[in-house]
Amino acid sequence: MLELIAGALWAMLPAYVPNNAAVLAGGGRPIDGGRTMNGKRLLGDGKTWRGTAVGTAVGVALALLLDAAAPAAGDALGITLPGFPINAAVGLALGAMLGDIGASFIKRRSGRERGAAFPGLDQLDFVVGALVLALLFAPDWTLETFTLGRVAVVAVVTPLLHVGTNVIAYWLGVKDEPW
Ligand code: CTP
Ligand code: MG
Ligand code: K
Repeated sequence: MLELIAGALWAMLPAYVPNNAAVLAGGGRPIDGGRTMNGKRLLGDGKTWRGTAVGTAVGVALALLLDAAAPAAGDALGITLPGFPINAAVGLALGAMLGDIGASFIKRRSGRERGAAFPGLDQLDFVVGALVLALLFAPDWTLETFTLGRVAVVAVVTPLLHVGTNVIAYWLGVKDEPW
């Protein structure tokens, strides 16, 4: 049980951190450059080049740190923890950011303004993006690492973690909405 839950969260950490790093680093030019589609912003001011670049870089850096720490951390817990080849690291981190950007595209098309909540999509967009891009960039690693059991753990635990971290970020005043 510990192996299943710890392994799932460990494998997903490089996808969890980019969105939070983007919140801290955000600002500057929006990716859509202000462009609109049917009168609505393509993505909106909440998706910036700087947030995306910093978020991705932080996620990749974390994956490489976890890769180096996996053997010792696994030994300490008496379990095996996954390492991260660079293609998997980039797939997870960039995929998380792209999933979040894709969700903003969907939100704008459905008439939701920047910052509006979209329950379900908000909590899982980055997980789906991360897994899809990891599958494209590192197919063997992804199939080996994200067993059905780990994916199930991620699907249950991620929304809880996401809600928790965003409420904390809101309390700390670094995020405008608690979602
Ligand atoms: N952010 C960013 N670039 C990204 C993602 C996030 O700069 N690719 C920053 C922005 O400052 C954004 C904040 O992180 O406002 C919070 O992210 P998020 O909740 O995803 O964006 P929202 O502002 O809520 O916009 P949206 O409705 O499009 O999700
Ligand atoms: Mg938001
Ligand atoms: K979001």
